Amino acid sequence: MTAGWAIYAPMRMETRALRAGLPDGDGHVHRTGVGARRARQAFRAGTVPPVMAVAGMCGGLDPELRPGDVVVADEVRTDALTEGAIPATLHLPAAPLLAAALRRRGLTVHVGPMVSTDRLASGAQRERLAATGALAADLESAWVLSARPGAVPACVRVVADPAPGHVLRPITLAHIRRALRSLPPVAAGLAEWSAAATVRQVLLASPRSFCAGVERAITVVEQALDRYGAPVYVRKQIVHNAHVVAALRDRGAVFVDDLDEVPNGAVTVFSAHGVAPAVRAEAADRQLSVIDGTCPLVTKVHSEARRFAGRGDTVLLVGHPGHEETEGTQGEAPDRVRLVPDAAAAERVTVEDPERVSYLLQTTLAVDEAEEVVAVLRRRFPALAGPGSDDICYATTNRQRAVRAIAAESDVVLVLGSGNSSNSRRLVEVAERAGTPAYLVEDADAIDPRWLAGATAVGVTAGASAPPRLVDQTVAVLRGLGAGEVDERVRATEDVHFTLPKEVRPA
Ligand code: 0K2
Ligand code: SF4
Repeated sequence: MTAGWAIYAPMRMETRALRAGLPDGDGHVHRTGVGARRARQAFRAGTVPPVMAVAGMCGGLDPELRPGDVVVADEVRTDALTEGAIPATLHLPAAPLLAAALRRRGLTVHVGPMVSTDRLASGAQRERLAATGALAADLESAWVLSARPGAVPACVRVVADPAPGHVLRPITLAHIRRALRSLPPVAAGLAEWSAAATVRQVLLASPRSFCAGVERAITVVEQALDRYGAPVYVRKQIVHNAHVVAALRDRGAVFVDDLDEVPNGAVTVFSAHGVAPAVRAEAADRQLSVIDGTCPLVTKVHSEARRFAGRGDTVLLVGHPGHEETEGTQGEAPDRVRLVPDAAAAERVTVEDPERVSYLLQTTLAVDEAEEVVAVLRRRFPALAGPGSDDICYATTNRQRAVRAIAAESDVVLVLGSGNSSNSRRLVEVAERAGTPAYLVEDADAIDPRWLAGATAVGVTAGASAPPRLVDQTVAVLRGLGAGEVDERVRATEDVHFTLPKEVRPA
C-alpha cells in the first residue's frame, strides 16, 4: 500500500465505517465535514496526498440504484447552477479497475458520472440532474478532488437515498445502515487501488491485436450480414474472442457448435480456424450456402497435410488437442496424422516407417516450444521432412517477439485476449518465460489491481483475435492510475492483407 494516499469522507459515521475496512484505517481516512463549503475549507491547512479518494454516501439519480449499491464515478462534475461550480469535469479513467475490485468483494457496482451540488437537491433539481446522465449526487466530491489537480483520483459513493424522490431528502435509518455496511469493503477495495497507483509508464508491444486472418474472418461475417441479411450462421466462434463474438451476435450472427443447428440452405460461415473435409461434406449434403472464413495460412497447413499424407508419410502435427485448428488439420488425413502436443509426446510417438515421416505445426504455437518439440522429432527421425515455410504464422511470430521485448522492460505484462485463444495464451507464457509476471485479461474490467501493486512499468499487448479498442481502454485505465508515459516497442511492421472469399468480395 502506498504511504501517500487518503480517503476523504464527510461524516463521522462514514469515516468510522471506512476505517473498519482497513487494517491501518486511522492513518488513511479523514473527515472533511458535510457540504461544499466545508469540503473546500478542509484542505486549506493540510497537504493533500498524491493518491486521493473521496468516499461516503450519496443520493441516487438513476432509478436502478438501490440502497447499498456502490457508484464508482468515471466523471465528477458540479451542477452548473451551483455556487462555486468547478469549471471542468474531472475524469477518472481508472474507474473500471476499481469497480471490478469492488465487485470481487461482493458489492453491486455501477460506473458513471457523479454530480456534486451545494445543497440538498429538490425534486425538480433532481430531475434536471438525472437528465444530465449523472448516476448519483453528493455534496462534496468535486471540491475534495479539485484540492490537488495532479493527484490520482477516485470517487466511490454508496447509495443511501435512492431515486425517485428528493436527492438527500430525510432518509430512513434502514437505508443509511444498509449503505454504511457497504463502506468497509469499499475501503478495502480502495486500498488495493491505491497500491496500484504506482504505474508511471505503459509499454505497448507492436505488433499486437488483430492479424490479417482475423480481420478477414470478421469482415466475412459483416459482409455476409450486409449482403444476405440476418441471420448468418457461423460454425464455432469466428475467432476466439468474446467481444468480437458478442458484437457480431448483436448484428445478427448466430454462432453454433455443430452444423446440425443450422437450417437447411442457410448462409453459413466457417471460422478462421478451418474445418475438416468431413465438415465441408456435411455442409454440401445439407445444401448450406457456405462462406469460408478460414485464414489462408491455415488453409496452407491443410494442403501440406494432404500432400504429406498423400505421398504415404506419417504426419506428426505439433499442436494442442481439442483445438479447432488441429481438429481441422487432422481431419485432412485422420489415419495418417498423429497429434504431438509437447516434447514428452514427441519422445513417445511411433510411426510406421521412420523414412517416411513429416511434421506440421499449429499456426499459433509458441515458437520456442515448437522448436524444442521439432528438435526431439528430428533426433528420433532423422529423415523427418518439414513444411516448405514456417507453419507458425507471421502474426504469431511477430506478437511473441514484441511481447518478449516489452517483458524485458516491464514489472508486469497484461495480455488482452479470451481464455480460449491459443495465441493469446502463448503471449502470456512467452512473457512469463522472459521472467515477467503476465496475465490474460478479457478487457480492462478484468484487471486485478493487486497484480499492479508497486509496478512502475506495465507492458500491454493483445492476442491476434483481441480488438484494438480493448488495448486503448486498458491504456486509459493505466493512465488513470498515474501512467504519464506511453511508449511503443516496435519489433516488426505488418502489411499483410488477404482477399475476401468471392461470395462477399466487393464487386
Ligand atoms: O489462437 P487461436 O488459434 O485459439 O485463435 P484466435 O484467438 O481466434 O486467433 C486467431 C487465430 C486463428 C487461426 O489461426
Ligand atoms: Fe491467420 Fe496467423 Fe491470424 Fe491465425 S494468427 S488467423 S494463421 S494470420
